[in-house]
Amino acid sequence: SERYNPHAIEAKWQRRWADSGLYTFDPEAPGEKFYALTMFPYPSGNLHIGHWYSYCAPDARARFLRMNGRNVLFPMGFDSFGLPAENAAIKNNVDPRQWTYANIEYMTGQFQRMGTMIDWSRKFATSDPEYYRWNQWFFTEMFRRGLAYKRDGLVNWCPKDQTVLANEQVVNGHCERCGTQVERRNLSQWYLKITDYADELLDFGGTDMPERVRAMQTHWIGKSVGAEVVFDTPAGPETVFTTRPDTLMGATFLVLAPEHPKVAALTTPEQAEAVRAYLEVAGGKTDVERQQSTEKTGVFTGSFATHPITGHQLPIWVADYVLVSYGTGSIMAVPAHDERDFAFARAFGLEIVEVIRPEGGEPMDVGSESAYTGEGFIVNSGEFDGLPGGKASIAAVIAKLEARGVAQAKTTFRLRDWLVSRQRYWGTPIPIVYCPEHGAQAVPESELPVLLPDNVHFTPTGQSPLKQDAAFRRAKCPVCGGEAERDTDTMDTFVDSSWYMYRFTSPHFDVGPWDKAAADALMPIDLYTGGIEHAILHLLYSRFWTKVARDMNLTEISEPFKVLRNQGIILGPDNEKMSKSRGNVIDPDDLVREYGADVVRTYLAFIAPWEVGGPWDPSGINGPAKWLGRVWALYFDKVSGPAEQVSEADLRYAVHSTLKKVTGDFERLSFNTIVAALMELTNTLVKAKRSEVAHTPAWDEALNIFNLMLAPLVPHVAEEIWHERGQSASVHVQGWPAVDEQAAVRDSVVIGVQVSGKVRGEVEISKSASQEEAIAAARANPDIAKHLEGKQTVKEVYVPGRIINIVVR
Ligand code: ANZ
Repeated sequence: SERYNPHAIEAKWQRRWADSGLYTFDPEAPGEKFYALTMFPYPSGNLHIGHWYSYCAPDARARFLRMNGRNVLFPMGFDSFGLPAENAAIKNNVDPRQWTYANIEYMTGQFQRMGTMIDWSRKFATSDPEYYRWNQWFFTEMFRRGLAYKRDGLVNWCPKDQTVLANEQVVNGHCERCGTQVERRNLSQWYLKITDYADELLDFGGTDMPERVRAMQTHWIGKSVGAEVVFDTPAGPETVFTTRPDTLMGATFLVLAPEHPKVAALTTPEQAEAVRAYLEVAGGKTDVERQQSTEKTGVFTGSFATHPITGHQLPIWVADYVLVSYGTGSIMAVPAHDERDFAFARAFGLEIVEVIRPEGGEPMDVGSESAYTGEGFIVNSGEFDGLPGGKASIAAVIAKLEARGVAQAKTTFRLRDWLVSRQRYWGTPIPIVYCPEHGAQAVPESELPVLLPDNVHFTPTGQSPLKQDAAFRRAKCPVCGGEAERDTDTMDTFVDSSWYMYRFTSPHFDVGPWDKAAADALMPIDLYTGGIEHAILHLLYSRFWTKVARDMNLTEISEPFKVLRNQGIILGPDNEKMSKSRGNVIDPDDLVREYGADVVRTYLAFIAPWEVGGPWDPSGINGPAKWLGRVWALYFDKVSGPAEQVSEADLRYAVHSTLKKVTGDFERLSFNTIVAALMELTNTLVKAKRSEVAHTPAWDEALNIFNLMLAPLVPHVAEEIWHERGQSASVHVQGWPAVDEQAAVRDSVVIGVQVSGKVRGEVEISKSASQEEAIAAARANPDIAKHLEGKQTVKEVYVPGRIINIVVR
């Protein structure tokens, strides 16, 4: 027999699997459908070990489900538009298209060498015109429905990438992609109206996502229920948003964000210089810096607002703790009951009026050190006095204020519309033309795709590169046929990934983004896996996209993922997140060359609980390598070593209890424990091979079941063994073995034996043993027998499965 040599078998099976179409999904095949998808990669050059970590376990799970009779779709493609292609192209002086497609080619090969069951006949890249054509189609449909619109406004600008960013792409004030501090610019940009779906996106009813993801999305959407209250000012009525209208009588001043449009009109000549100086300082700070600062800064405008109920004159201030992008960009400050207002009032000597008092509490002390932000009950508020504060009476308070015409119930969201235009080259051209006569017009469907031209000079300048392409810009107005000008921005690449899961259901469909019948049959995704870093961006956008598609009658479902699970991350050997820039990347190709794909797959399953992840330990791979060597020897080597005693019941117990555990662990996505259980079973099998049991049918059964259990995890080794054992069909189309429940539980129990109430030893007896059998077994045990010698038995007690007590004197 030969030693385990992965190189002799892996390429061979990969070729045969591909040639026989083993992994081609057939929608007509029997079995309930199961759509398994792992977030597709960006074609950055090569798959690193972190990619392998995210793809191998779901591949094993998909294989397991297939063996369990499910008709499994497990496709893969490439998220191929985006900045890295341009950056790499600039650096290496190659065309971004060539760079991208060469990488796709290489990475597809890596996926194949990993031994995945991906159906490659469904592969596509989002930079394929056949794909991005439908991005454009969606955009024009949304434009017609008022869901895509263009407007002026303050936007996030990344000075390094030289493009605008969506709010979701700004993390703590920095560009999500390159980490550069983001600036604010006033620009006219395209938006998708995700806010229309804000409320629906808060309902996670049809989707099973980890609590953490739901919490992050809920926070991001940030629903606040409250009221808008109107104050008269010298520059006209000013509306503020508050979640605590019950505190209205405690409002002692107003605060405007530095960027608020009324600031100039409200600034009196005496205050002009102070306000100008303040705006200059505040303008240099990001929202995050403003919110994190504990020191309250601000400036008086010189003007006053009229309190809508008391008619009191309230000073109007400008301060950067009020954000222009939230609510109305202005607030009524209630220092007695809001910490930020309290700190501000203290810093500038402004009035503090208590209007909420804790149940059973004393009136607020003038020297109080902090605001009371609880609900309590209302005081110093005339007709509202005595009502409970907070949520309990918000509706009642709003009703009264509404009746007086000074407030209106209002729900606010933190979520903003999705800014989708980008001033970069390598993306989907926005399918809009501008006619001097008819304004912005959607490109008609018959003219799609608007192809992304080649040979564009795309070094970032802050201008859209397509602007420099005169031929591209020239267009006809679809209304009058006159000269028009094309939009030169491209779409955010998160558009591409918002609906790609539907495309896999009919990847070559060319009369719509997808074939509705195919999508209806396969969507939603039964198990979607990927990293937690997409919790808000991709996962929120694709939920939004599904709801829009539903409203366009393209799908019946409202949620794209039935179940979402996040894998952990594999850290570099230095316990840092693996990345090229840190220089701690482990190259899977080297490992595959040294150990073979099956060993790498096993090691990645074994290295950590899948959803947790952990550090890469280079020496750890020897364990799985040795294990597969033993598995190989078990099947192919001659018996050697000393004889062993393994009973048939022991062998069947080992096999079936392992099968039961492995089956459950696959359902639970607990891959590391599967490997551990298979390793343990290997020990028993190695022993059994040297015992008499190896000549019984139980041995054949054991080898067969073990072979099948190996298939999802180590597909090449399992296939080779399967064929060497005389089978002709692939192991990967076999049914998953059934657990013999009887064999899977051990019939015997070990129980303690007492002599006159003192534990003297243990016996192993059958669970179904009678009292006589149990006592007899106890008496036969030499440890017990010596305590019985020469004594007279008074009583014999057997509590089945628990204890034996022989009372003597
Ligand atoms: C008066 C008040 C009294 C408030 C009180 C709170 C407590 P969430 O829950 O996050 O929606 N606010 C409104 N617009 C703001 C802006 N643009 N920048 C900063 N703060 C703003 O918070 C809503 C509350 O945050 C609003 O309710 C307002 O302060 C403040 F005892 O109004 B409140």
